[in-house]
Amino acid sequence: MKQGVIIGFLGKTQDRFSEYQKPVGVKEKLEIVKQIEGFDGVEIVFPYETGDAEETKGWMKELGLNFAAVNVNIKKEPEWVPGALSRPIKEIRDRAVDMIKRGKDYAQAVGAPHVSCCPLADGYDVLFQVDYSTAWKYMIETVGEAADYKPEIPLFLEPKYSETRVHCQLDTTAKALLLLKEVGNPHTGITLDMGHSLQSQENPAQSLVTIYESGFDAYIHTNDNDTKADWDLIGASRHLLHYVELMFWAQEYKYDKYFTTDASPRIFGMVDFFERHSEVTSGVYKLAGKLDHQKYRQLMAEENYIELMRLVNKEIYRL
Ligand SMILES: [Mn+2]
Repeated sequence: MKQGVIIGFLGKTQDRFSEYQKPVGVKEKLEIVKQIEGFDGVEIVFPYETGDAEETKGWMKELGLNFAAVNVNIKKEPEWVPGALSRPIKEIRDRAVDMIKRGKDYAQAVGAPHVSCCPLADGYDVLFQVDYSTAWKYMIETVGEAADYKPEIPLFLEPKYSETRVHCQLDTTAKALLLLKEVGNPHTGITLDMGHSLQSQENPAQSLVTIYESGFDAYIHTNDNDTKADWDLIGASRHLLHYVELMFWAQEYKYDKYFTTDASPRIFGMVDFFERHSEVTSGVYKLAGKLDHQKYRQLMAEENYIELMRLVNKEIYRL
């Protein structure tokens, strides 16, 4: 397995109340990735961290790092704060689609395998705010247009229930899959963020399987939370068994992309925080790999739930 990190978390972050860590340039962020045991993948935020493609590519090569994905941000520009892909004003939607296209150009220029986009601003805060009918149609249209451009760089969509809007358009894995089915472009996928999935009251492992069984590709973001908000906590700090089950099914489907860390150190020491995350993620992956997958699936086929529970107690909890 291979692990990476969204490098936006390696500098200053902020929430409504506080600022955390120090502001750091992109080259320094890459140098921090290099220091973290177990990480060599980078998810970079377009266009705010990407700069000159050749220069960034040079730094990556020098440090022996690889691109996990390019994360296209379509929520930061002032005009997109209330939404981007689903807005009634065509020019606003067009500029958001163009941003994704330029993200694909950048991904191609640096050799990144795909782009991922989490349309967090698309949604609503109160009832009787947006026209659900046009919002959904525009989402299909805009995502379709972005997906059609340079299909050799696939577009992954990342659903999330809440934040920055109170209720996001793509609020579940199932909703994102429905959108991709409507779009009908095979060069698309879902970014399954463990914490987003938990916040949507899903079981991340089941969501991963549903993505694959629906015929789409999957890309995994790792973190944890309390299911009420997307806290971006260190992996397995709240949901160990969910983490093991996610890894079990990722292995069943021969997942070979990066496990990209979407976690925020906030009050914790930067490098130590990510090393603990890397350690628990690779440890859980190894643990899932030691389980006799065939036996577990056989027991499921036989509906031998008690024996499965016994195995979980013995082999995962080690009781
Ligand atoms: Mn994520």
